[in-house]
Amino acid sequence: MSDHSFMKGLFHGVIDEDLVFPYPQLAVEEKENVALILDSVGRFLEDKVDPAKIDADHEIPGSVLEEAKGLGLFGLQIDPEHNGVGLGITAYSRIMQQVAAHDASLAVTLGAHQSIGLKAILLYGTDEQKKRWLPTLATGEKVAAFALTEPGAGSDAASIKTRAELSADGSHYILNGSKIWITNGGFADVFTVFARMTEEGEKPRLTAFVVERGEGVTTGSNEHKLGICGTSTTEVFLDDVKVPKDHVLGEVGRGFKVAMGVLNNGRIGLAAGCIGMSKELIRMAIERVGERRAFKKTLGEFGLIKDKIAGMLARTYALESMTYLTCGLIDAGVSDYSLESAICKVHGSETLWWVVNETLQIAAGIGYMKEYPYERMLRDARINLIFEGTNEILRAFIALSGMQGPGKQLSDVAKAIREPIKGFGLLADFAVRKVRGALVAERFTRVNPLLSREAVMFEESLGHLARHVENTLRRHGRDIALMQFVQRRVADVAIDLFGLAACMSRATAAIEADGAEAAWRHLEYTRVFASEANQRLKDNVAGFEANDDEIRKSAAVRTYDDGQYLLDIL
Ligand code: MYA
Repeated sequence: MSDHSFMKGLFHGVIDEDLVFPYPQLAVEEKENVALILDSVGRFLEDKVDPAKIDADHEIPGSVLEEAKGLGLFGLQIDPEHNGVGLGITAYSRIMQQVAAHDASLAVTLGAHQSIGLKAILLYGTDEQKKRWLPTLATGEKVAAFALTEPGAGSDAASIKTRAELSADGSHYILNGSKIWITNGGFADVFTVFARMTEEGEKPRLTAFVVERGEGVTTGSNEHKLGICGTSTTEVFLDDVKVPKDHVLGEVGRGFKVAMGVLNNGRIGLAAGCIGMSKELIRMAIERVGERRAFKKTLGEFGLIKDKIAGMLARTYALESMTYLTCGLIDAGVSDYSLESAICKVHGSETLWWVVNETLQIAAGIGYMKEYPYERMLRDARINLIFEGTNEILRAFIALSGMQGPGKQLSDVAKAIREPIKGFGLLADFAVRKVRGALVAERFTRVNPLLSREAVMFEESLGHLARHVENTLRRHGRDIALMQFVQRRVADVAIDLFGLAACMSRATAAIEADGAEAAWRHLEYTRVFASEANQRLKDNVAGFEANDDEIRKSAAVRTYDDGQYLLDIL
């Protein structure tokens, strides 16, 4: 399996088709295993987990957590040799999807433990570290939390202030600082803590540590939140905490990479949760539009309701397709999936937010009432746009990280032109890539012909993206880092292209397996998503050349001086 990122290739105008075709499938044995787990998890959720009560009590009952531990839900991705279930990320995500469909608080508690809390041990731990911590984390005897965020470091993760100093005798580190909004904070036993080794103002050099609850570690009381009320979110204080040297995860000073690696992986679990909730909401919406009558018709007979349902189906299909495509890449060993997982997180949280809002709208009056689940699900869904990287910062990340490749290539070319002899190799390399991009891989060859219109849509927008990225980098160079309006357009094009590629791959697999007639859902959902995406792609591509960015900036900045909206009709 290639180690390249499909999305990073697109920024060069190259379609690395072999990465996304054929659509990944779990092996038969793993599928059967997951089906068995889902069966028992489904019964547990139905019988024992009462989401309304958890929301009202602001707590998941201890008995529910104990039963979840017994089912293996705390160690899904941990190897059996360390007491875990040993699933890959596809199977893990499918189970998290099921849990989130039933109760978001339980999903977030399990996710904070496994998607991020213990993930650095799993991804970066030595054999000895895995042997020491994973067995009790797998059974849930110990619970994990991920402690990165601080009062002055949310999106800007690198600017954390928590300090780690080597003790005078060099035998251990001493950690001081505080973390906020730590999920599972109230009861976690094991924290993955990120601390800086340098003075403020210097390059941060973060290091990742495993910190066990004990002397010097205290946690605040549970925060009162809008949603996911059954989760524990607290401050974590570190006061002269002695941490042995062998608790460092990864290399000393390379903790930022550890944090990013964990988050890249963790964002997939969040996207899976969004799939679960969206599918449950679609079920609720369809039930409602079949039952509720107005003007002698069911709601489902009205055009605007059909429009909403079609949008829900298409966006959720794209989300499911891109998330499990990314899972398939990870399970196959691709190591760079940072762009793909950020896209799944952004598209997932925005799809869910739109689906929950439209479902509540369809439910109308009852949607707004506490005795029905809609308002709770709306409150629960909202956090996904914020945590594990706000969608704004992730759009900047998608655009800038995507453009980094072409940017580097262009600066290498500029250098090569200045040094024509030494730079010859670079120029030749650039020319080869250009030719490769132009002649070999700007076209899909494996999309089923029934989706050829959609494939052309993709290819046209890809051409615009690659050209725009090159022009922008030539014109603005490093200043692109500050051009957020441009970044947003680039990111939105990338998100739609990944969605389209994932839908086309999955629908092609379904048509080839079952025939076009039986695969009608795949075809129709793909076509609806493609037509929605095409409209956005056209708008974004047009916006590359003509836009209202400057007037919008001016309106905002000049009003900052007013301090408020000053106009009035009086
Ligand atoms: S946990 C807290 C979440 N916090 C965040 O996500 C922080 C967001 N911030 C960032 O990601 C970074 O700070 C950004 C970069 C992206 C802004 N992969 O100069 P740089 C490399 C690999 O751009 P900065 C929570 O909420 C980069 O290439 N590498 O950095 C949990 C460069 O490398 P080099 C990356 O400007 C809640 C270097 O780093 C990545 O400082 C509980 C520096 O880059 C990357 N991604 O910032 C959740 N990014 O030096 C439970 C950067 O080699 C969930 N780099 O060129 C459970 C869900 C369950 C379902 C629920 C349903 C309801």
